[in-house]
Amino acid sequence: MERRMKLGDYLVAYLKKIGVSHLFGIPGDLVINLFLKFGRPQGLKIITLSHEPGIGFAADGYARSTGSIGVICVTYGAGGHNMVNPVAGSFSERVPILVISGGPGEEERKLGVLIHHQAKEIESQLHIYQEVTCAAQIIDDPAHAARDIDEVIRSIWLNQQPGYLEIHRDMVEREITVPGEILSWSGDLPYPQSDRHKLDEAVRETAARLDDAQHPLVLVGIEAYRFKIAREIVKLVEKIGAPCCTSVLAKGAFPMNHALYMGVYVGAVSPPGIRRRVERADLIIGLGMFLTDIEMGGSQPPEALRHRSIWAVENRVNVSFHTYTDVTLRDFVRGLMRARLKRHREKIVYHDNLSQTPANPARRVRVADVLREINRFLAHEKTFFVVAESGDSLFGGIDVKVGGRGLYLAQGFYASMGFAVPGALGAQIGTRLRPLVLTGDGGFQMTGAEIAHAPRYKLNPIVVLLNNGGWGIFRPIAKRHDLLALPSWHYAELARLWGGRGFRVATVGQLGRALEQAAQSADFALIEVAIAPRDLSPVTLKYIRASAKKAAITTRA
Ligand SMILES: Cc1ncc(C[n+]2csc(CCOP(=O)(O)OP(=O)(O)O)c2C)c(N)n1
Ligand SMILES: [Mg+2]
Repeated sequence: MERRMKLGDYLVAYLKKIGVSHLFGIPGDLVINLFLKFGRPQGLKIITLSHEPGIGFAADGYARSTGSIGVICVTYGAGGHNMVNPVAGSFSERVPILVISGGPGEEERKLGVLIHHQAKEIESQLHIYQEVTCAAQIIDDPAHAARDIDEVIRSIWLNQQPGYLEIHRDMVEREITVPGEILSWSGDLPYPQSDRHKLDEAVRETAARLDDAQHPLVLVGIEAYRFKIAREIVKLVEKIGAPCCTSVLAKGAFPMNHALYMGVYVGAVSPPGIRRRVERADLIIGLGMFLTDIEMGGSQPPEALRHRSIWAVENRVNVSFHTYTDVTLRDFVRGLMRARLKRHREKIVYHDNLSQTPANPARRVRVADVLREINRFLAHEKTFFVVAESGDSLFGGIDVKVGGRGLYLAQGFYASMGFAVPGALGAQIGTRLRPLVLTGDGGFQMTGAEIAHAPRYKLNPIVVLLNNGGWGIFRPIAKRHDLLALPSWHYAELARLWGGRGFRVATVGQLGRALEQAAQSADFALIEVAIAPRDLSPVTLKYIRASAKKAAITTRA
């Protein structure tokens, strides 16, 4: 980085200074100069896919799995607007993403004609992105450009949410001055800071309540993972000696094989052992967890969560009915680690929603068998991580147990279909671990063709595709099944044509063998599993039953 630089060169140098190594993008004429700058030999590794949503989910998967900022470059209008859905998902699930868009230059804007890719106003795209980012700016003033870029990127890190930079094409070569403090800065981005006094008191009060409690329980939420405090939370849970569950969105934030891990809490539709233990708790410590309808299993939060809890989330700690503002999760966890805490002892059992009866290998495979077979496979394959797609696979994935680092990715709240395959590609680029993707046919038909890029980047996910011929999750509640049908692609054959291995299985034994063969292959693999149209995962079935009961109560009332 130098005192006088071209704006485009400054942006590349800034990203390298903060440790960015990859950029995900698709070019267009309004961004091509900047895009090519990123791709220079001393620049970043460029990852291109076929469609912007694929790029957005790949960058999100990269950021989720590595904890670093996922950088995206798109063209203005057609590209930028195509990217909105993945970025909205990153926003609501707190994934740090930087979107860089090109745009028309000043002279062409003055011509008085509409410019290609324009929707309403030139600023319309900025306004759209203001809704799904924590900071969004058009960089149009060379005097402030260096600081404006710095401000957006710092905000991404402080909030762990996407930010947006629009750089019109005539700005890329403009000379700017880089302020001294950015030149001499180490490149370390700061986390939010706590108020010392409030922090100390929040920790004191929590320690006192833990002292009084007989049956405390810890719920770990997604902020634990995003704010890189998950490992210290493991130590804290060990220090307290209390059982621990993760939320749906935070599955993977606590090691699934840990002796104090009970499983995933999904409110009313949790495994009965988890639901009872949460309801029996006289103190719940929520670490980085958002209360959402999915996390509560579609029901009201139980009394223990509402009245006997301490919640640390969004830079606040709520103790019963009062709030300490300006206390970050990182500082709160570290404060509790330093405090004297009563040690509890409890024998904990891991719970899922699967019966453990081994299936006859010759039997036609059901969704629950797929989950059991995946668990059997993952128990001895330690270098895999799992990505679950929205649809029945999202709820099915709750019962998947990943060993090793236990990396598990799913859009557990925003739940956009199309995330899993490109998300897995981005995450393998970031971690070099091998992905196992669990997806429905509908989710795969949205973005699954991006797997054709896997050989270019030496990526080799194993995709387990539950083919039930449509949007199966809605069948129990819809009379018109024809409205939910999808054409059945020749998935296994497509996988072979795209350079991978393809399998089509119908029995439990065939699935087990296909997984083993896929694992031995260096290429990506797709295992199409023929699923009966009405078959669904255990958690989805519980959800549907719970909603039907609720609907019946409402009708009667
Ligand atoms: C982008 C997007 N569009 C629509 C939906 C609504 N939706 C949720 S699940 C689902 C059907 C899923 O079908 P499939 O992937 O085949 O999974 P299945 O439930 O059949 O296993 C749909 C359309 C969504 N979540 N995301
Ligand atoms: Mg389906």
